[in-house]
Amino acid sequence: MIRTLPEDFIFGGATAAYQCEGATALDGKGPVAWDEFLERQGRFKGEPASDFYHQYPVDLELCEQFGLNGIRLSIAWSRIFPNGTGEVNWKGVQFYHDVLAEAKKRGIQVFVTLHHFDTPKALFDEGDFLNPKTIDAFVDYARFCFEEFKEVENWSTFNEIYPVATNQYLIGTFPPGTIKYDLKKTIQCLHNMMLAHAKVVNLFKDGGYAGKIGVVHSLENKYPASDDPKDVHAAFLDDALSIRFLLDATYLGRYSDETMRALDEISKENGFEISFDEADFAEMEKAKDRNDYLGINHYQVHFVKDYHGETAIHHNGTGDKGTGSYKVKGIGERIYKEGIERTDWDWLIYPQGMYDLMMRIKTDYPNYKEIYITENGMGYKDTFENGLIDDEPRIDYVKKYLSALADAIQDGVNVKGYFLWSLMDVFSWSNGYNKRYGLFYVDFDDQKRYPKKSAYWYKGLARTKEIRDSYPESEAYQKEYLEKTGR
Ligand code: BGP
Repeated sequence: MIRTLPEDFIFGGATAAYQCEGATALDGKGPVAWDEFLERQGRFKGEPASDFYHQYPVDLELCEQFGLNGIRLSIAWSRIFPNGTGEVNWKGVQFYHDVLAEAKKRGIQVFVTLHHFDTPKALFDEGDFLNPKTIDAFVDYARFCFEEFKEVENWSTFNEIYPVATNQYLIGTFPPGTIKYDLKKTIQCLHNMMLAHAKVVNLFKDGGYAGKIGVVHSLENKYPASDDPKDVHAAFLDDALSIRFLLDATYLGRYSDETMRALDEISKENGFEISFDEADFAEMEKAKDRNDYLGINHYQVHFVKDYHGETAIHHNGTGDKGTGSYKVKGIGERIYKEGIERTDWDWLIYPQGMYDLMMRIKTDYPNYKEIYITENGMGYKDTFENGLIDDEPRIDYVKKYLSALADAIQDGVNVKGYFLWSLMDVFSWSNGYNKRYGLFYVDFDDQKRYPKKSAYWYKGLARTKEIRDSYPESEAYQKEYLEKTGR
């Protein structure tokens, strides 16, 4: 059976400022914590990344040539406000006007994220979103953007609140890099960012700005490792913190009793208490029906097992398969499941998860309005031969996930578009440059772009809206292959 996606569907590509722009200190851009953090680590840095700051006309032209009708990008807060607040850097403002104009010229719809892991350093150093000052500064920055960038039709407040909180305070792979296994800070950060999101949504709606607004959540389903009730409970706890907490805040404007029960259990076992300010819920309650869409980043799922030992996490940031491990006291242990494929970075490939997630949102949060898959894709060690990149496993991955998505649409979920992560190869926060995701291969030495086999496939998909193994466009790749290799 050939599955079809809706006629008005967006077939997009996703990017994020720090991961593609480079120019980290150019034209008045202020620093972010990443600059120093990566320098200290000494493995790789965000410079020049994919040099989008200069190459954006090339990338947007490629978008058009390959039939993409959407791009997701983020504004670097510190390009606009180098210190997070105060003085505006007009060169930075102009850069985004230029990018938006170029996209418009090429008929590409733009989805703009206000914050994609890159709080200005001045605010980050004072506690990032653990400090209410950052929430106020974020609201001011959002107001400035709404007033200035009237050409933007789709805004997202945050990218992936859960990974921000966990990578900064639980796993320790994001700056500051000095904090680990701190669940209390993790939960406070989640809550404060959800409050900031609500404030910005209310500002947008009360201000009567044109366009749509939403948030991008990373949602990775949790399944029990076995039928053992203990494992079932572990999956419930992991899910409560990583999915339910955020969706409750977004769409219920409070945390449900079930979510709070899970949080109480987790905090008790880890020896701390949590409490939230009642006034925060008034703000969240006001925003809950004002989200125009939900952006979902979904790559993988987890199978969870009961675990009460000490927290111990190892992040596989090298692509050495089997090196990742994740055990959190009082929540659970995430295990590899027999028979389920995984990438070199230990991300489980489980397309059914996409379907299950969509159906769950439809049932549990019926006020969601619209969904965009704002990220999905496969990190892969692409091989580059004579300017050719045969990334068949990536095509296979996307095909399977899109098929599951098409099934969910068939079953009544309102999904309006899909943004492949990533448009071109970009810098990966904790993995550097050998974990590639792009439709377009980037030679990071000379910044040349080369369409991968998947780009030709995606072009056929965008044209026909039919999910097929190959299209005439795929044959164009084969032809080029023949010409270049004589094989
Ligand atoms: C998401 C982020 C992106 C991107 C992607 C791939 O969490 O929003 O910024 O990096 O994941 O992740 P990684 O680069 O770690 O493989």
